[in-house]
Amino acid sequence: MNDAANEIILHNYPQSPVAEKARVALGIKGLAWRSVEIPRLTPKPMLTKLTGGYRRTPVMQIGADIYCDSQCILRELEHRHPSPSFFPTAEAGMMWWLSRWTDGALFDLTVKVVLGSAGDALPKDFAQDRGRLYLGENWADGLRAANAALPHLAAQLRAPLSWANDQLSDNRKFLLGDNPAAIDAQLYHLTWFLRGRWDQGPKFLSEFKYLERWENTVHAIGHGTMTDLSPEDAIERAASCTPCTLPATDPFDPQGLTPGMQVTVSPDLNGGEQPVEGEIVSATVDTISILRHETDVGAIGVHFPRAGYRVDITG
Ligand SMILES: N[C@@H](CCC(=O)N[C@@H](CS)C(=O)NCC(=O)O)C(=O)O
Repeated sequence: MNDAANEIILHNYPQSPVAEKARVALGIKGLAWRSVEIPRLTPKPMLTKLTGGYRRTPVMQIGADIYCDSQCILRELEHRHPSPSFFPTAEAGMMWWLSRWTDGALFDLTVKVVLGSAGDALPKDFAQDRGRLYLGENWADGLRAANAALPHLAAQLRAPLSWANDQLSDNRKFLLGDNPAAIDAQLYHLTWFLRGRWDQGPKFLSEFKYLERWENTVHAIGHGTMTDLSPEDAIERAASCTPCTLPATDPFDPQGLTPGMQVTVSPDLNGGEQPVEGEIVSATVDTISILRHETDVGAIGVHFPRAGYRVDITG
């Protein structure tokens, strides 16, 4: 494979906290990567041409392979670039479990605080898009409820942040010790979001002096070496490459997924999102890889995590 086929392309936009998680992860690994700036709101035709409909941020592309969701992105980065490891201690399993909470309940809480505190100041189209994505069909009620419950929501955030602060009080540099880990990026993107986008964020975080020091240390890691790429060039890259996943079957797969089956894959949430259709190439315990064909591009491999995603067999 030539260099271009291996180049990491991150489809993202500057304000996205989950993209910030991926950017810090790229920084931890000290990688060079290309950044395609995508719109903050749908439609995102240049992105969905590659993903087959998945619209969330970030998405990583390597050649004709598309990795959806930061969980899938971090796993693939660890696979392709194992050193330095995202798991510098012997607890990789426990760190993946913990990330299900940072990316799940803690992320939801953070989003409620940020959106709820903005109230009517949110632009209408943004409120509608993010409200539906994160708060369900009755998102307008959900936003009002979040606004009314801000002190309660802040209390829910405060306890876990105080535990992180206490853990950092022995002057360790990172959450697990001297070396940065995936969990640093997975927690940092939430404090970055709270600090930057909640008007009370800096005040709220100011009681946690060890956490603040850690935020500065994580910030100083940087994002690796980033250079811009146009969406047209990213699509052209996919067209000139071939998806790289090899067929794999897992005899213990609870859904009996095997290569060749037609499926749809979508986040296992009520976000009103479009499922992505394709043919299974590989279904393992933690990743589902499907193949799809896109007009003017050709074959594209699209990868999703199993944890947090729903796979429905369609044929
Ligand atoms: N579980 C996903 C969550 C991604 C997510 O919700 N990202 C937000 C941005 S921070 C998003 O997609 N917002 C809507 C958008 O960008 O269109 C992941 O870890 O990548």
